[in-house]
Amino acid sequence: MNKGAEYALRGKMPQPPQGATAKPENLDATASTITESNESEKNGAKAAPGENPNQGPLQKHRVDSLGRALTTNQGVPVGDNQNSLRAGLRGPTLIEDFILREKITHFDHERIPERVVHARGSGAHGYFECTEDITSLTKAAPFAKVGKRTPVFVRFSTVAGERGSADTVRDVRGFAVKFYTEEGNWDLVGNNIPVFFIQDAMKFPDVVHAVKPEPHHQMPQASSAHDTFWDFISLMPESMHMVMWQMSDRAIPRSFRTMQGFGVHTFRLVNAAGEATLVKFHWTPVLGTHSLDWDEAVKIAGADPDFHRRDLWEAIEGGAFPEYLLQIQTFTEAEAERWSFDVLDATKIVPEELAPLRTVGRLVLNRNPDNFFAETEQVAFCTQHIVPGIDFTNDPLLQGRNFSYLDTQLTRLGGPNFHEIPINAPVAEVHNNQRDGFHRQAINRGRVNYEPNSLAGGCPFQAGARGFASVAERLLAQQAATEPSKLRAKPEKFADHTTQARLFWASQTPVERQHIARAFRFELTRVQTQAIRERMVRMLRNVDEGLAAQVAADLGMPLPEPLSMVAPPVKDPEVAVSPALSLFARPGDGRILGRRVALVVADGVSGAEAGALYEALLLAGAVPRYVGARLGVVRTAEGDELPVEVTIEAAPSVLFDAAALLPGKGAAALARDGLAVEFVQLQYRHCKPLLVPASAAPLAEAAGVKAAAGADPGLLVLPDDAVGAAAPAFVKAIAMHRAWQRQTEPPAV
Ligand code: HDE
Repeated sequence: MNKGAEYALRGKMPQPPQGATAKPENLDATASTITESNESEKNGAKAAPGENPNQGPLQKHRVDSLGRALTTNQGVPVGDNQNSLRAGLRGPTLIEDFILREKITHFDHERIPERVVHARGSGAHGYFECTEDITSLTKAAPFAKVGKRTPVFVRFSTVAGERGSADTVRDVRGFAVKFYTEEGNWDLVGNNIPVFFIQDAMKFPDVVHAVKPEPHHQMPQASSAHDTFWDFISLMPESMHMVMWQMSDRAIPRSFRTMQGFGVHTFRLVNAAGEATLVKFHWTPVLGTHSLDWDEAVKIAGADPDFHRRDLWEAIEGGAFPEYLLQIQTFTEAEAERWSFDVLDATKIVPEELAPLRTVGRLVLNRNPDNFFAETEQVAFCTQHIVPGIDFTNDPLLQGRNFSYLDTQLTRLGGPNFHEIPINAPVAEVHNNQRDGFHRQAINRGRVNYEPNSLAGGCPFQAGARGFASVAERLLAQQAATEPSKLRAKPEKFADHTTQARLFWASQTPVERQHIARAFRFELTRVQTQAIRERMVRMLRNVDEGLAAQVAADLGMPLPEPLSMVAPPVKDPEVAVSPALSLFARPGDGRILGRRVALVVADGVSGAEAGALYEALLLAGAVPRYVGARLGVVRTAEGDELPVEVTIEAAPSVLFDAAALLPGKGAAALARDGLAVEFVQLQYRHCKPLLVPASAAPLAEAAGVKAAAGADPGLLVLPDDAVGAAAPAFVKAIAMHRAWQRQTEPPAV
C-alpha cells in the first residue's frame, strides 16, 4: 500500500511511487473465464501476459484482396454483384436481399464529419532522426540517442476550406506530426506560420466563424477575402501580426515540401533530472522556403485543385522524399522575463537574434499512405498527446487547445476508442482499466478493471518515477500580491500588438512587401463594407505608414486616422529587423527535386537538344514533360517521333515551375496558337525560368517576353544549338525558384 505517498504530509511534497504488484501463483487467477484455454480458429490462444492487440506495425491491418472472391462483411461469398434480388425479371426488389442492403447501407454511412477546421489535408508516413545529443535538455524518447529513428505520420492541411476545397488558397497551413515513440505518441500540432490570430482560446470559435463561409449563403469557400473575416480582424488588433504573415506569400506555399513548420506556442523540454527549459519548435525544409505568385495560386485552384496533395504524393512516389530539419530555440524563464514580449503570447515570435536556432533532428517523409480515409482522414492529432520529456506552458491558447482536441475526436471518430484505430494506435503498449465504448477493439482479459486491486496482482500498476510527471511549476510565484488568483484578464505585455507586426514588415524584401500590399488590396477589395476597409487601413497605419498609404490609395480612399492603441509599441525593441523572417532567407540546398518543367514541343523540334535537356532535368531530380498542342507525337528534325506527354490545354502553364521552348522550325508556328501564347505569357508573368531559343523568338515575342532584359536571371535566350548545353544554367535558374526582379505592378504582360 502506498496511500501515504498521495498526501503532502508535514510540508513534504509526495512523489508517486511505482505501484505494488504481486505475481499470481496461477495465471488462471487473473483470467476472465476458466474456459479460456479452449482454443478455436476464432478464439486463438490465450493472451500472453502484457500482450496488447493494438501495438505493432500497421501491416496486420492491411488488406490485400489479390486472388480472393468477393464477400459480404460477414464473409459470405457474393455470387452476383451486378443484380439485386427481385421478384421476377421485371418485378420489385426484395427486402430479403441482404447483399444489396448491406452494400448500400455501408455506402450510405461512408462519410464521417469533416474536421471543423483543417478539413482539407494530405498525409505521409516517415521517420524522425535525432541528429544532436540534447539529453541534457530532454528525456523525450525521440531524442534518446543520436541516430535514433522514430516513426512518424504527418498531416498537412489548410484551415478554412472544406474537405474538397482547393489546395492553393490563401490560408495558414497545418503541419501536424505524430511521433510514435516507445513511450507513447507525441503530437506536435503546428502551423506554417509561427504566430496565431488570437491570444486566448476564448476567441477561437469567433475567428473561425469569421473566416469560414458566411452563414447565410455559405460563401466564399476557402477564402478570407470577405466581410465577416475582415470585420472581425479590424476589431481585433491582436491579430495584426498574424495578418501580416497571412497576407505574405507564406500563405500561398509552392509545396508542402517548401514551407516551414512551427510549434507556435512555447513548450517545455524536461530532462531526466526534472529540469525544464522553454522551447520553440521549428521545421525547416531542406529544399528551402518557396511560394507561389497570387495570380498563379488563383489559376492553379482551377487547373489542379489537388496541386499540393499531388506534389507531395508524386514527390514521395518518385523518391524525392520531403525532408525538414527540426530546429529548436531554447531559453530560460529568466531570459524570457527580460524580453519586452511575453513568450506565453501566441501572437509573438522569439526572434532568432535572441535565441538562435539549433538543429536537433531531421524529418523524412518516405511513404505514402495506402488508404486516404483509413489513415489521413482518421488520424487524430491532439495537443495533449505528449510524452515524458515534453511539457506545456501556460500559453492560454495552448491551454484551450488542450481541452479541445480530445473532445473533437469523440464526435468526429465516433467515440472514446479512436486511439485504437490503426493509424492512431501507439507502438507503445497500452494497458489501463478503461473499458467499453463504441467500436472497442481490445478484448481485455480478466475480471479486474480498477486500481488498486489485488485480484490481478495490482496490474496494470502505477509507473511511478518512470511515468509522465508534469513540471512542478509554482504557478502563483510570480504574481503580484494584489493580483487575484482567479480572474479573466491578460498580462500587460500581451497588450502590445504592433511591435512585432512592424518587425515582420521591416524584415521583408521589397518584392515581399509589394506582395503583402497587393494581398491587402485584393482581400479588402472583395470586402463590401467600406467601414471595414477603413478600419483595416487605420490598423495598418500602426504598422507602417507607407503600407497604409499604398493600401488606401489602392482602395481609392483617403487615409483615415490611425487606430488608437491599447499599448504603444515598444520603444527600443530587442530586435528591429530580423532577416530570417524573409522567405528568401532560406533558398534551399540548390536541388530541384520534384520541380515540374515544361518542354514545349512542335513538329520539327530538334530531337538532340530536346533529349539532352530532358535527360539533364531528370538527372537533377526534376519532372520534365513534353508539352504540345495535341497528344500523340511530334516529328523531330532528325525524322524521329517524340511523344507529347501532356497538352497545353490539360496542363496549363501554372502547373509548371519552369518552361523551355524547344528549338525547331515548328516553334514559330505556335505564336499563332492562343493557348501556347498564353502559356508562355503566364510563365513570364509569374517570373518563372524561361528558356527561349532563337527559333522560338516569335512565340516569346507574341507573349510579350522582353528578351532583351539583361537583368533577368530567369530568362535564358540562346542560339538553337545551345539548349542542351544550357541545362546546368537552366537548373540553376529553377533552383532560384523565381526571377522576382521581373515583376511589375501591374504586370507588364
Ligand atoms: Fe487547432 N484544431 N485549434 N490550432 N489545429 C484542430 O482538431 C483548436 C490552433 C491545428 O491534421 C481541431 O482534429 C482550438 C493553433 C492543426 O488533423 C480542433 C484552438 C494551431 C490541426 C482544433 C486551435 C492549430 C488543428 C479540428 C485555439 C497552430 C489539424 C479537428 C485554442 C499551432 C490537425 C481536429 C490534423 C485541428 C481546435 C488553435 C493547429 C477543433 C480550440 C494555434 C495543424 O480540435
